[in-house]
Amino acid sequence: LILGLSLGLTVGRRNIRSTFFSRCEKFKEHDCKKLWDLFEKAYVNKDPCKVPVEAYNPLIAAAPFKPQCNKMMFWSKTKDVVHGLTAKRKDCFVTLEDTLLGSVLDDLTWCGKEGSKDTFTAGCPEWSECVNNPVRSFWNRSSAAFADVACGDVTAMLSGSIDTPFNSTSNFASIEVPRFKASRVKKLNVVMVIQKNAISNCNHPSLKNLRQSLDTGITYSCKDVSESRIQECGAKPEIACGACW
Ligand code: ZNA
Repeated sequence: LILGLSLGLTVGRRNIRSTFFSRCEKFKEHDCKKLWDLFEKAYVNKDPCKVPVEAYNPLIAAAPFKPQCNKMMFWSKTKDVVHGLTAKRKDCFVTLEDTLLGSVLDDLTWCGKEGSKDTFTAGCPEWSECVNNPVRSFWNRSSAAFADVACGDVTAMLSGSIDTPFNSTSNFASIEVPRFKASRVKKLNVVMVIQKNAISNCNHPSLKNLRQSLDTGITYSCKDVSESRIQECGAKPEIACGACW
């Protein structure tokens, strides 16, 4: 029992450095030691509520997001469905969490402390406790950089299971959509994920705000797609990307 408990702990939040390296090494083209050093510099020895988005500029500059036209996938409140799909259909879609930095840091918590050289994974600020916390600033900075390189037809999976599928306070609305530029992005295809007991769909009034926030020249479309259809696309590699829904 004790072994099981300590193993659970070790796997769950085993020092973040080893998780960082083992995830990073799956991407061959990068110097993981250099990336770890730049990552640490962003928050180590700082008050964990005083890490601005800019702190991650050097890290992102060292592992820039590359444009993957017609495959880039954004999401809000649909994380599990989206990653269930992209894990199996990398030929069709790429999310931020499928990129080097996004995959290395997904689902991790980290922070530093003033006067310490260490990285902590417990006792860090909650997401909303302070805006400039190390985790939130990383995701804000990296989602901005990922959206900056969006091109061609872009897909966004929004949830039909919540009151307001396009919420102005989400990262998708506040950080990503404003960075889609008509010079690069041709079209935004919204996929409304319809689960059983869905309460909204493509007719939801909040989607009018989405249309209105798009840069002039970007075409908008929205399609209601059942969760099972999305899973089917993941399960059947023979389905062409364009025929998933
Ligand atoms: N992989 C991530 O943890 C992550 C990714 C975190 C934040 C943003 N992103 C980008 S932005 C992602 O690639 C999507 O394209 C965009 C989604 O951001 P969103 O529109 O704000 O969607 P969401 O479902 O509300 O939040 C996304 C993730 O952010 C969640 O799964 C959480 O990991 C985290 N998060 C957001 N709000 C909170 C939160 N965690 C704790 N408390 C919160 N209030």
